[in-house]
Amino acid sequence: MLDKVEEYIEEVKKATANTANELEEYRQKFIGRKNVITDLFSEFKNVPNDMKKEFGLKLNELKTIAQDKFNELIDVAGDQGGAEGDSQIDLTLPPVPNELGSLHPITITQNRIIEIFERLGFSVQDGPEIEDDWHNFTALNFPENHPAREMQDTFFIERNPDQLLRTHTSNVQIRMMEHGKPPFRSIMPGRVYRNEAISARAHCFFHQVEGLYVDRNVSFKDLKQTLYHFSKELFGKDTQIRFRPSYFPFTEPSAEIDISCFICKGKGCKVCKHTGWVEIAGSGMVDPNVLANCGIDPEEYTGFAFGMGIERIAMLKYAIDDLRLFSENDVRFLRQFKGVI
Ligand code: 2NM
Repeated sequence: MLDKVEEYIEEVKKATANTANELEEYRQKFIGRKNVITDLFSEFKNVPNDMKKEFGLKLNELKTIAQDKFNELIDVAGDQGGAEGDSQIDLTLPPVPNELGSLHPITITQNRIIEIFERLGFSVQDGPEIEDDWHNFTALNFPENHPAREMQDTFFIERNPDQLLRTHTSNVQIRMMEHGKPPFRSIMPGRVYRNEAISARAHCFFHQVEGLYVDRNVSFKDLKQTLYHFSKELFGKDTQIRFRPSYFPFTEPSAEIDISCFICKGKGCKVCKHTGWVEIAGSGMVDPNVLANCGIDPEEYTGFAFGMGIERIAMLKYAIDDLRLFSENDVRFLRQFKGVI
């Protein structure tokens, strides 16, 4: 029995603990509530009387050095963890950083478009998304029976059919022209609504940037050069541009704007459907009726206007093939724009 005590004394003297686990093993064996030393103490009654004194002294010695050793081991293990007296948590370690989010591709594209036009001297204007018939249709020279005025194409507010969700951001142009004096040189980015079935190519809401330049002597060549410059800035300096005749109620003449396909450089590919050209915007000279509707003398002033879909531009730029991705907020999609500004 005495030999056993001496064996433990030797073991305690040699003990080391380099990890929290080893320290815990030592603690359970020599310090814990039921340990080898308490076991030996309970054997005390079986020790012959003439041995009791020596056994007791040795056992107390074991108990003392086991505790001293434990205190020593805590210090060592604690130092290794870095925090004083605690081997489990290191309070000096830097925290796990918060993951940064990313800008939405629509925001990235919109900011880029704004940046290009701001450098040409265009300001940015904002207006209501819930609009009346006058600012969304009538002032823009839409005839009474135009199909866009049908329930199938436009969301009307049920309890007041004069109120609707704007179908384009031209309402902002009308409000600006009604309340100010030329010259006007502004772009209007924002969300617009159409009563469409949702698919890869159509959605019931999307985003537009429209632009307006009204002053004395503004001509079609100003429109052409402005959008030529814009296209080169956004899609690259080798971009070619072409105007196709078109029709809008609010412009005369009107033109659709195509750029040379920046994927295949005009050779023909899937993006341009093998035509070498992709459509990016509609445009035209503001119809004199529209200027007159806003109290601007069409004999004195002329203007050009244009409009483009931000989703469409973003789909071209980032090769995105489904419009629904923009509004589903799937982080696997959004994460890909990390670091893009
Ligand atoms: C487009 C295409 C062509 C346009 C016209 C006007 C206004 F108010 F001045 F008459 N605002 N926006 C316009 C012209 C919009 O979007 C495809």
